[in-house]
Amino acid sequence: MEKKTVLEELLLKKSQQKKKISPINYKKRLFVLTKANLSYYEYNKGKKGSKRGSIEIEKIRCVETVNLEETTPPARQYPFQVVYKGGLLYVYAANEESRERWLAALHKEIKDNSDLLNKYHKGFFINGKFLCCNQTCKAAPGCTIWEKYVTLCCTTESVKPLPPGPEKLWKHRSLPQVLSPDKSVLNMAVAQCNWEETEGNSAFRLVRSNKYYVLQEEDSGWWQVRDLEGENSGVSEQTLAEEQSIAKHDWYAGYVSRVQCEQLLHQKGKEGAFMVWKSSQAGMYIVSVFSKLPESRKGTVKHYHVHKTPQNKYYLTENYCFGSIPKLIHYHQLNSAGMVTRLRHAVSTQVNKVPTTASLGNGIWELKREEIVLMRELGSGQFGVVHLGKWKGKYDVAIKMIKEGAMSEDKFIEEAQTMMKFNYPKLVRLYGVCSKLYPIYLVTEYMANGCLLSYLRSHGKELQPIQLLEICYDVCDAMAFLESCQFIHRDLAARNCLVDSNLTVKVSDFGMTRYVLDDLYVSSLGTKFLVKWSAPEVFHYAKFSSKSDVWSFGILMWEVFTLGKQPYELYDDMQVIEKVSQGYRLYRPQLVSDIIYQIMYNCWHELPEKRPAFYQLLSFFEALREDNRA
Ligand code: 4IP
Ligand code: ZN
Repeated sequence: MEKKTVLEELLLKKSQQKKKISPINYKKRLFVLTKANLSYYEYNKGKKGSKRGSIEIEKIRCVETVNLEETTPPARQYPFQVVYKGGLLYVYAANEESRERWLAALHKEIKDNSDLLNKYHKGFFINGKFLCCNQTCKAAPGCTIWEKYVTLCCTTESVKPLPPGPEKLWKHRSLPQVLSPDKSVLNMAVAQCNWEETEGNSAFRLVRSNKYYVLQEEDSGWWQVRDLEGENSGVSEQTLAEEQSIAKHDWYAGYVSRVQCEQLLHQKGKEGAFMVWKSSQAGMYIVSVFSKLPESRKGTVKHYHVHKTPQNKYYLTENYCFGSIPKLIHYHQLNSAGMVTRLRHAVSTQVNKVPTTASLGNGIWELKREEIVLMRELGSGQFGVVHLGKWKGKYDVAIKMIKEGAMSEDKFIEEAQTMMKFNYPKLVRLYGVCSKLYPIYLVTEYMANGCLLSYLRSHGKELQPIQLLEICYDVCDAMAFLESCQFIHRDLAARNCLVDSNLTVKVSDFGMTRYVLDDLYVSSLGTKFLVKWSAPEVFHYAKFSSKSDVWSFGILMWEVFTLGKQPYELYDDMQVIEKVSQGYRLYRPQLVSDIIYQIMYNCWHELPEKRPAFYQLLSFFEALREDNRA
């Protein structure tokens, strides 16, 4: 069956130029596609001759058309490319139908391949570079989103086991490693320099600006870290923590995106409003300042990269060098020295958060009630009123006071320890509980900009589409992490996400519906049960899985792009059940491009196994994001 021919046709083939000195020529070859290979043969006087080459199907990573060169002879009007591990093949069909046929047949054969690309080159590689992006390496990462990818990776016939093995995950898509929830992982840190373990025969390497899990922080300044491929090693704290001296300044925002930064500075709207942030792309510090001078009345944000001299001095404009970033900022607070304006107003994104290095959680999840001061009411949730509070007199925390009878407390407390170990930047942290007295307190990370749904409704209009995409990315990132831990959220919706002071969105209340004692809320027959976010297998059979979370994620994306509209506005729950079961889906919101609607739509496949996994979605968002940056 492997040998059975799927498609066979005489096509024109460009020499692959595997060697620098290989000639450029075009040969007519008989192309034969089977389930295992794409091979090409000599063909003479109606006879198939000897085989000239072959590509294994499983090595193929992308098949797509190619943009025509400026002058193209009639015989080469319908080119397509086959990108595979180790090479790049250009083939020309005789007409559009033939090309379509080959693309469709090849897509069908490769759709289960594990390392399909999410980006490709739409131009030819000619004379040592790609016409589309001028990159000079034939294997250079693609420059254009491969739109077909999302449809391909999501229409898998077979049920893929979930989650995929850690190695596979990490190598091809930067994703959280599969962690069993009982392994305590404290935090993620970013390497500040390159470093290689020289002792023993370990090959552990820190790569500057890569992320590492911190497993254990020891007082000696020696940390246990794990890289994303699962290698553990001890490293000196300095290598990871040089950033701490800058982190204590209120003008330092850490990792934010350029758009987030601009949004924050515009919100402040004052001449000389500024912040310093770190670009996750370039691993560079950037000083951004808002100014109404000279050109625009509305104001613009200017970004200055912090440069470093070979002597490790920092500067923005070359004449003024400093030994550290805080010194440089201090100087520019007094002197504009080449900038549009001096740095006048620090825009702070810092809430005084419990440092991730504090041993608050460290096994002790019962917190002392007397160390917590309630400050003001933030709102109320499923379990009761939520307050802003101070822990130990200085750290901002959110405190959920559980109203009596609202929660099955014993069950929750059993699970709370596991949930506390979910220390991931896009998940709202659970710090601990005060469970010795009523009401029980649940102490979590404080998120200054409140619930995502309200944020969308009040600030949505100020957000650009790329920021909306960024919100979906954050949520997807958190969900891919939970998926890799085989943890099901069960109640993903915009109302259960929170917005941080720096506009990062984090997922909250994961798994919490399991402790709600209100039958109306939990049972799919109950009036408070949230049908509109539920997958069909959930409202029919209460069958939850990561794939039912994916359905909810699609609805959440829709909420984001409608700036907080109620899904299926005109229908009540019973009608939604009926409509959705008949195949009816939410319409495409105005702000949504075809490709993004395609993503949402895929999340609403009737069959759970045909919905994409979060890690696949994440890889797609990553590609879209890079594209927007470029
Ligand atoms: C050959 O040129 C043919 O075009 C080969 O194609 C091609 O191999 C060779 O490229 C190229 O040098 P000559 O016939 O003038 O020698 P085919 O095998 O179809 O005849 P591939 O298959 O690799 O394109 P290099 O890069 O393999 O040398
Ligand atoms: Zn390119």
